[in-house]
Amino acid sequence: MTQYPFPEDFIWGAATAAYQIEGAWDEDGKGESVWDRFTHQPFRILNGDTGDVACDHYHHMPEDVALMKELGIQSYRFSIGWPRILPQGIGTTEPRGLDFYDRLVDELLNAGILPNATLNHWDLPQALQDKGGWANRDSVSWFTEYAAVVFEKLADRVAFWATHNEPYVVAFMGYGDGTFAPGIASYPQAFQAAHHLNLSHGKTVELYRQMGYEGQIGIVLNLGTFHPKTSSPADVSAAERLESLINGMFLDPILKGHYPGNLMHWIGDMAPEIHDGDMDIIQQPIDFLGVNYYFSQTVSFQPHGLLKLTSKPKIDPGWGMTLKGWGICPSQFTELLLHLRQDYGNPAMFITENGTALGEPADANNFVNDQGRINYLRAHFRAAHQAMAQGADLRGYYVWSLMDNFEWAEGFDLRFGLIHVDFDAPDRKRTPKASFDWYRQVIEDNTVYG
Ligand code: IFM
Repeated sequence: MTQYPFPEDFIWGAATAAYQIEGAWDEDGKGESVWDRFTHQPFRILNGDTGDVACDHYHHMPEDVALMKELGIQSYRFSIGWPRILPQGIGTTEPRGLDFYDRLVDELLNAGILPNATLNHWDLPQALQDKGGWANRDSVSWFTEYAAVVFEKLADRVAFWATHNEPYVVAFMGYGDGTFAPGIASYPQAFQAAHHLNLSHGKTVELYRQMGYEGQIGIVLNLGTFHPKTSSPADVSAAERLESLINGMFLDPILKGHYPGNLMHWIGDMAPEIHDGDMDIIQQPIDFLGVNYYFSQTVSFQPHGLLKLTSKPKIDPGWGMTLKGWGICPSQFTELLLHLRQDYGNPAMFITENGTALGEPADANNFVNDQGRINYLRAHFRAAHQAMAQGADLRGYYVWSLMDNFEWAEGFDLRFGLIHVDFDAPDRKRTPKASFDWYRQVIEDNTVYG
């Protein structure tokens, strides 16, 4: 059996997000978020599910941290619910919301787990969406006001910070095609929102440095590889457009200081309004790049739609698709990390999310023998190891997700967790899956076998 040992200081973790696990959607003074509003509308979410209760983590936090300790993770990635801290987005703060995260951070530190906090995992306060949300340039100062409040309370103890999680999804699914909250369907707004997300990221990194904390700060992007189906110029430029939209709209300004020229040219009048100095602010040095890897795509030209392309999941031989419709393709994970090494200056990286939902059933005791997830994770850990062996500066890996949770438009249908959650039981009973034990062993050995 081949052994894949990881460096001694490699950090193993697991990730979640506030709206997906916390529940308590209107408790302790919390304001409404765009996801509260969106899920409460008919036909938005499969089966009419909402995150109103979700895993009820808000009331089970110590029990959940105890499970993390049992799993042996060295770091836990979570997000902070903006409307729990500032119910109207700006102005009056809610001490009970701050207190929840204060207790979470202390509970983690007492368990020997490094906190890794994301400021924006999509739950913008609805009061700010009513003013235009991320499409409004004021969102930059709203976000830094919120960040300052959170830093003051928690940054003395939080090791890692991310400004945004997957700003691509917020901009292009929230404002572009409207399949996610806030459900706006306007590409001009989407490109403007993308720019404001980038700008607010840069301003927040600047603020964090000014406040003088010792932790690290970065951003989390969903990235993949995009290959043309044929070598025809039409397919090649279609693949470049998709790569520019998903990767380049965020990677390029943050790490290179400009937006991708091919895409800006293609979208013409829809290009965002950029003020003097914006690009310098966006290109603040970051301490790490968070990479969320789930899938890669094969792209071909087709004559309809904004980008005039269609794409198919890329699948490695012997693998298939996940329930989400994503192709399983660990080889492209290696390729992506090497592309970041080669073309983006080899930033310090964490895999901030990687995992899968395969529909493996629970038995009568809620136990899930999820060999499919184990195989998936093993292959992706090996793919990461391979990239590191070729020089990619990867420092840690967070599995998505610690526990089954609210999977956005798919509600509770798709389960990504290492821990099964019984969403029908009032106590949302937690039961570790087979992958929980397998991952615990990987962490203990700091080695992947097979
Ligand atoms: O559940 C999501 C998470 O919120 C962001 N990244 C992808 C995950 C799986 O779809």
